[in-house]
Amino acid sequence: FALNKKHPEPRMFTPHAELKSSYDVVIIGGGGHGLAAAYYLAREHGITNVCVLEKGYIGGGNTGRNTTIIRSNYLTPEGVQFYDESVRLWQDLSQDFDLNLFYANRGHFTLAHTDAALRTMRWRAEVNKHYGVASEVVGPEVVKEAAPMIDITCGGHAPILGALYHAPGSVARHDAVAWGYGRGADQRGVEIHQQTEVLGIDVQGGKVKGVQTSRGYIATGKVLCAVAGSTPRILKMVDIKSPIYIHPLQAMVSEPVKPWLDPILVSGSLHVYISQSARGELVMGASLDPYELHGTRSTLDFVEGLTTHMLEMFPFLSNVKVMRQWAGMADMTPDFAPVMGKTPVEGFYLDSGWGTWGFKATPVCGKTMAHTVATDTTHPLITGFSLDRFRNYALTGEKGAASVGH
Ligand code: FAD
Ligand code: PYC
Repeated sequence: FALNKKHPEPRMFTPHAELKSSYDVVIIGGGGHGLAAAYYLAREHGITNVCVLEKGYIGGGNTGRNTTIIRSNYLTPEGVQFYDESVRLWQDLSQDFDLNLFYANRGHFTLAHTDAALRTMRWRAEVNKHYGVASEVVGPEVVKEAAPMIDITCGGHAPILGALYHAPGSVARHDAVAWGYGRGADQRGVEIHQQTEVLGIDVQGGKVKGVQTSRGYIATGKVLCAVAGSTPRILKMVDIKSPIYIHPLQAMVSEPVKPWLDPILVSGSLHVYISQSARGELVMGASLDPYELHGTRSTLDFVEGLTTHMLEMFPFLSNVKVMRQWAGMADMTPDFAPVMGKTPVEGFYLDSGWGTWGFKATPVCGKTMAHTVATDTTHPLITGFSLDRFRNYALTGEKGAASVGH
């Protein structure tokens, strides 16, 4: 027996030893968004002379650090329609990729502990229903039925008065999303280059001409920037100002325990959210860290704060161990909506401002950005997210639908 040491097929994508001297499109960032855009550029627009440049490894940014909540129960018409299209795309992805993404439809409850919170839930429910998205305000008894282990009084401090129930709420395996889009793009001719950092962007006469990388210069007329927490650094290279600021967002998981929690629960007032993963870990998170930081340091303070509030909801968890914690860099915007589309620099396109909310949008971002780059025309679903809305005082206020309090 002779072991075949030359694996004839790459496991996920083909390694390329050399960069070419030019590409039709260069995508900066091998997270879900960059890889999805590459996939749809190739699949829907036949544009395959494309490279994705990733300074680390694919999915190693916020894509591999998030808590995978997928939902479309937003507040603005622009947001609801955009995320609803994403939820539709998620349904077919495992089949598209021939890869199990562990997409699990669990139902999503945003808990209301005050009358003011209930009012916002009603508002969201009405906007959602108007656009055909399943959301409704329910009483505490429905929450208790869906999650029987909950202390509905939250230790007596913050009794649950009701919730926004969103049946389509789901979770998925995050890194598989990057692999699926990466493999699909690779199979269609896109090159993925890991360990390749973009250091500069060559702009002449207001137009993109190329990018300087840690492995040499590449000529190109089109650059898509999809770097989440590194957006301000890339924008400096093209001299574009934006109101994007970076805060750490932390999360943690417990040791695996037997399945006991089906739905996803979010409490804005207690600043916590929780779901249980396919392998039994409790996936938990809180609000942003309250300081700007371009770094992925995680803190004991975070674990202490989160567990204190988690135990108010689920006192029986007091002996469960925390297994891992980590942080990502959230590219926040003043109105909690993304910044997408064309920019004042010809050939430079932006997919950013994804803060704490961009994983669920991965498929629709890929699709709409591929369209925008391929046709040099803003996709109709992203017109509400343009960079110039800040200059024009035309914000798309999504703060009331952000996952946890900020
Ligand atoms: P990333 O996955 O960060 O990819 C960007 C890539 O660009 C990185 O891999 C980085 O290495 C690379 N890069 C940066 N600079 C350069 C350069 N100069 N050259 C080359 N490459 C570069 N969203 C949800 O919808 N639901 C959630 O439940 C949720 N939970 C979250 C929990 C946490 C703890 C965090 C941190 C975020 C959460 N988010 C959530 C937000 C979500 O993770 C992000 O919005 C989304 O993953 C962004 O994807 P991306 O592909 O744009 O960015
Ligand atoms: O966007 O639903 C969300 C979310 C939950 C946790 C972080 N983001």
